[in-house]
Amino acid sequence: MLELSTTKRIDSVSKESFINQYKFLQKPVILKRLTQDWPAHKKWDSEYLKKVAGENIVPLYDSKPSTDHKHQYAPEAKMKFKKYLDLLDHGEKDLRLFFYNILAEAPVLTKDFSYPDIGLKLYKKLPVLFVGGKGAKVQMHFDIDYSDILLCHFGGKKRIYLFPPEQSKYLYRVPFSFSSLFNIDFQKPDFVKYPALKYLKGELAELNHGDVLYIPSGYWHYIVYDDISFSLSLRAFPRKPKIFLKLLYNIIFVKNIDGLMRKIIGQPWNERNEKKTINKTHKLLKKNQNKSKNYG
Ligand SMILES: O=C(O)CCC(=O)C(=O)O
Repeated sequence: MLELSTTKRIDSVSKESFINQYKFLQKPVILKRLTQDWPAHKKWDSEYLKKVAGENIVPLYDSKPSTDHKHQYAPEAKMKFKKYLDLLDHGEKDLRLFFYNILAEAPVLTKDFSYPDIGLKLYKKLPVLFVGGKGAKVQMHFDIDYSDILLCHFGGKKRIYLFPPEQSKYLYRVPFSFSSLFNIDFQKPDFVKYPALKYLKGELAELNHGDVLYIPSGYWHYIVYDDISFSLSLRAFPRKPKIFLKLLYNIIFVKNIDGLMRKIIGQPWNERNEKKTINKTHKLLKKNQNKSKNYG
């Protein structure tokens, strides 16, 4: 099993305490009552979303890796939101709505929440929605834009495995991506095939209706939906110039190079990256083990 502590849950927090105890230290926390006065707290469920945005065509993603010439961010299907929600109500396990821009696509929903004043400069043009059904999973990744995130959660339970950026060396990051190897099951890790996972130290955050999870910049997260749920993410972009440059580099260079190479080379490009991931991670692991042997 992975070494995981439980993410701290608190009822409320002042702006000053949030900045000092969580934002400054880049420490995740669950805020239990931040959304309790929002209309979304009462309203957001399948029926309501069908009513207000059911006619929208939504892109949907599944939990399989993109292979061959398919872009890693290409959707698996597109359909009316109400049809997708019907599928979830009837037990759909895999398809997810991911990073759906509410302001651009379903602005009526912006009336249902506000931007909490807790010490994050939240960017008001990019409130995004995530939806999934019981059993859906989101592969281990960190956000390309290095934002500080407030993940505001409604509906059934969802579990989030969290790892700080310093643990990247154990997470089998695939080159030209922001994700771990697709095949790794973080719920039942295979320590023989992926020995670096034994060294991971992280947290498990269990989100229930109304909870808000603070995910600090660059944190890795792997998500398991235990029931149908709807999460709104509010984000604060990095303000340090060095991190902001990394954001631009990721968006302009890394993402496009991968897309282009998949288009031109296809599957051999993906396989090359997977092999490189394993080799690089295991080489580094061996180096660290030798270092500690020499000091030990
Ligand atoms: O909750 C989800 O489905 C995904 C959330 C996520 O990955 C994110 O906020 O970056």
